[in-house]
Amino acid sequence: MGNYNNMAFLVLALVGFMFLSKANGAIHYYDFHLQETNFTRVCSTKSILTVNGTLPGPTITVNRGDTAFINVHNQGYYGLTVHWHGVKNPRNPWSDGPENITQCPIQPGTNFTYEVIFSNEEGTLWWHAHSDWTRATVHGAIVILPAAGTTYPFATPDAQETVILGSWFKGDVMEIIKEALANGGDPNVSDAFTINGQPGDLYSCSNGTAYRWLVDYGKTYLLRVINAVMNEEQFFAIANHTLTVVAQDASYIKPITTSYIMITPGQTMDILVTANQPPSHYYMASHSFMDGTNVSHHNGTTTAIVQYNGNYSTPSITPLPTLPAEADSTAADNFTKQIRALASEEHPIDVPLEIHSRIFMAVAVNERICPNSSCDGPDNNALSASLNNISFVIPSVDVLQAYYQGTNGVYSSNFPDNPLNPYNYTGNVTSSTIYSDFGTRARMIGYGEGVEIIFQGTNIIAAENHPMHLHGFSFYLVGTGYGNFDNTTSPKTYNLVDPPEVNTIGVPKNGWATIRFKADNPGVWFVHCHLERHTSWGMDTVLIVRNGNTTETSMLPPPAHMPPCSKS
Ligand SMILES: *[C@@H]1O[C@H](CO)[C@@H](O)[C@H](O)[C@H]1NC(C)=O
Ligand SMILES: *[C@@H]1O[C@H](CO)[C@@H](O)[C@H](O)[C@H]1NC(C)=O
Ligand SMILES: *[C@@H]1O[C@H](CO)[C@@H](O)[C@H](O)[C@H]1NC(C)=O
Ligand SMILES: *[C@@H]1O[C@H](CO)[C@@H](O)[C@H](O)[C@H]1NC(C)=O
Ligand SMILES: *[C@@H]1O[C@H](CO)[C@@H](O)[C@H](O)[C@H]1NC(C)=O
Ligand SMILES: *[C@@H]1O[C@H](CO)[C@@H](O)[C@H](O)[C@H]1NC(C)=O
Ligand SMILES: *[C@@H]1O[C@H](CO)[C@@H](O)[C@H](O)[C@H]1NC(C)=O
Ligand SMILES: *[C@@H]1O[C@H](CO)[C@@H](O)[C@H](O)[C@H]1NC(C)=O
Ligand SMILES: *[C@@H]1O[C@H](CO)[C@@H](O)[C@H](O)[C@H]1NC(C)=O
Ligand SMILES: *[C@@H]1O[C@H](CO)[C@@H](O)[C@H](O)[C@H]1NC(C)=O
Ligand SMILES: *[C@@H]1O[C@H](CO)[C@@H](O)[C@H](O)[C@H]1NC(C)=O
Ligand SMILES: *[C@@H]1O[C@H](CO)[C@@H](O)[C@H](O)[C@H]1NC(C)=O
Ligand SMILES: [Cu+2]
Repeated sequence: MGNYNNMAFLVLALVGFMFLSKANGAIHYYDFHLQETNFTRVCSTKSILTVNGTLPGPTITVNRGDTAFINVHNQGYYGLTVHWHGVKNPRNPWSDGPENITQCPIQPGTNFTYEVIFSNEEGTLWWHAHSDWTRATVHGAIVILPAAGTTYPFATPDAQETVILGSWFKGDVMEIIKEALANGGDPNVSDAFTINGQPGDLYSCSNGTAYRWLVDYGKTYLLRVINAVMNEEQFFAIANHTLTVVAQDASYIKPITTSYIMITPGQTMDILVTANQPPSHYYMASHSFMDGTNVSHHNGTTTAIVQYNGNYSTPSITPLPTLPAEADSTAADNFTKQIRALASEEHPIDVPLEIHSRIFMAVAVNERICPNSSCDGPDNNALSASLNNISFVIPSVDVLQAYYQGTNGVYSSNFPDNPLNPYNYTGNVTSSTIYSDFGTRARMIGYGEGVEIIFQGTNIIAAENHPMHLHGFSFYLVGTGYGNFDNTTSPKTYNLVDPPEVNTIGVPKNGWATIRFKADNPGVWFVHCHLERHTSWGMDTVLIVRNGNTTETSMLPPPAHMPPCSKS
């Protein structure tokens, strides 16, 4: 009888929970302990900042539509913030994370609880520190499973695996960027690429420590690949295995069968891999895609081992996959051009057709007049970067707080819709376009507007692919092309039927990329290149989406304990 009652209660509770979870999603709690931990890689040991002592840090696993409360306890030596890359966090910019854009740093000895609200994301995203170069070691995966009672738009995989591509520096990353900004030159390139924290067998002192992924013959796996590399796009492949890419940036796409992928920093790709080869050891490998000329970058190859379970004699040779050559932009384009939204009944798309705000953004690497006698950049100047000729200056009070409280003097709301001095962006660049202005300028956008941004790559200093990332939204990549964007001919090439819905796009070298989204998320949202040195040089800006006219279309109030900004 007692058991019966308990069971009845359980069933009722379960029904209640399912009802709740349908309405609000489930709630998850995580504690992140930011701490210094010693790691040995490529022949040297150093102390790095980690979450809970692991590299990569802990995985956050939720179902679509859930909410995660993540309390970040800073037990390190300097203040920092954490960003939930690709999570829209509707109405809640307070938990987005970029330093001094939506919050001031969490100081050592203090904690801050992020409320990360998932909405229509489904697939793979990631979290990372968003303060200077701390994201090099402070990052991890976010796995978003289909909502309870729903399934993948493909046969349910037998198992899942996550692979995070990263950068390893022998030096202290905080010192590397500080020094580079002080002397004006290029920051040191990394000393290795890594797969799940390990450089793999092709790097010195790394033999035998490569990450191993154990697979069973005949099974199909959902492999979640995240590019957390600091400064380089990547080609990635698995020897002798075909990749079927089914999602990008937590949005489903029409399946692409390929032998390799090109993935930019910030992007994620979900890939079906069937272990259908003779049981053996196979390498997965990743190296740079670098289409810029004379752009300093790391040129090594990281590997991990796909190891079949079972009894077979250990192979004498583990085959390496064939990766496209570093500069092979045709291979990059061949892959990227195939990506199209799934656009099914269950996973529909909603591309804005009416545009209220059209912003043309020239994306440039620049020179800054050397403040000392001689800097390490070109022409003895310092390196800099800009959007529409404005190099973004990070304030010392966060833009969100200043906007919310109406504080003057932190930012201005006059980011221009076109470069102030237009030029032939992809042509021969003259000295007048080499320098940029400086400022903390935001672009105001009305709630619900259809927004179009045309990112225009430029030929100043060093043309290369720029992975542009927008916080608070996913957007549709409706078109790309080489050369200067043309007002008449370029829009005729737009794909408004099944463009991919993503949060980071590679703007082609000396080319353009057009994105569209509906401004239905009020708040303060950072826009920046995800090559970390470009972010540091000022290739950033801020979009401020105003509140709508109802509570449901307005920002949530700030949480009780935002980290305070310090007087500097
Ligand atoms: C991190 O470590 C703390 C302290 O040991 C622990 O309470 C917490 O659950 C850990 N978090 C994760 C995500 O593993
Ligand atoms: C980390 O390494 C440094 C230098 O190699 C050493 O001084 C320190 O004691 C180590 N810390 C821990 C916790 O092992
Ligand atoms: C976390 O921070 C809050 C204030 O923001 C404080 O009240 C609380 O004691 C802190 N908890 C820990 C474990 O440090
Ligand atoms: C790595 O170690 C294996 C055996 O553990 C050996 O066969 C192989 O030659 C080594 N490779 C390199 C590059 O040292
Ligand atoms: C992997 O493919 C290569 C050629 O593409 C082939 O030579 C090799 O035998 C294959 N390895 C195995 C274990 O099947
Ligand atoms: C790769 O980079 C290293 C270090 O910068 C350099 O010494 C080497 O020549 C480069 N190799 C190639 C093939 O470019
Ligand atoms: C790119 O695709 C075209 C057409 O499918 C093909 O002919 C060419 O070989 C591919 N090039 C590379 C580098 O993959
Ligand atoms: C953010 O603002 C704080 C002061 O509140 C300042 O100490 C810090 O250097 C600023 N961060 C950046 C990246 O400018
Ligand atoms: C821009 O520069 C390119 C490359 O030098 C040139 O082909 C093109 O004619 C120029 N366009 C204009 C409008 O001057
Ligand atoms: C670019 O300028 C260089 C000289 O600075 C000239 O030799 C070259 O022909 C120009 N290219 C184009 C496409 O105008
Ligand atoms: C393109 O169109 C925009 C507005 O639609 C205008 O501001 C800009 O000047 C035009 N650019 C050119 C090169 O015609
Ligand atoms: C609120 O805004 C929507 C469109 O943004 C408009 O249709 C509606 O009339 C507005 N309501 C009020 C009360 O102003
Ligand atoms: Cu860039």
